[in-house]
Amino acid sequence: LGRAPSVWGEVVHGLKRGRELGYPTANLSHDLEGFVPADGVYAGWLVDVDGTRRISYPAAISVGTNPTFDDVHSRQVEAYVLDETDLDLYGHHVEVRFVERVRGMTAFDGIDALLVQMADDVERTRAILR
Ligand code: FMN
Repeated sequence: LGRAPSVWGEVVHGLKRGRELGYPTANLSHDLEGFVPADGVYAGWLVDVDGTRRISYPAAISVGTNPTFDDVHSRQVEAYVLDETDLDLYGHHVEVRFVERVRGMTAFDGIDALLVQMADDVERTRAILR
C-alpha cells in the first residue's frame, strides 16, 4: 500500500485488566474509521492527534477478542505504549498505525503464559520500530 495502514478512533475505557497485567492498553472505540487488519499482534504507533499537536508513541497493538479471557465478545483494537504505565489518553482521538505483523492472536491456558508472550511481543516491537 506504500504506507502503514491506520485506523482512527477515540480512546475508551476497557476492562482495566491490562493495568493489573502490567500492560495497560488504550482501547479504541468500536466506531473507528479505517480498516482493521486481521486478528493478531502488531508493532506500530499510537498517534495522539488531539488539538493541533501530533505525538507518536511506539506501541504493541492487539487486535481481537482477547480469547484467553471469556469476558470480551467483540473484536477490539488496543495499544500498549512501550514503557508507559500512567499515560492518560481517555477521550483522546488517536491514530493507530500498523507497521508490521508480529504474530496471530492466541487463546492461552492462563495469564502466566500470556505474560511471557507479551514480554516477547514488546521486545520484538522495540526491535521492529528501532
Ligand atoms: N489477549 C489474548 O487473549 N491473547 C493474546 O495472544 C494477546 N496478545 C496480546 C499482545 C499484546 C502486545 C497486547 C498489548 C495485548 C494482548 N492481548 C492478548 C490482549 C490482552 O488480553 C488485553 O490487553 C488485556 O486482557 C487487557 O484488556 P482490557 O484493556 O480490556 O482490560
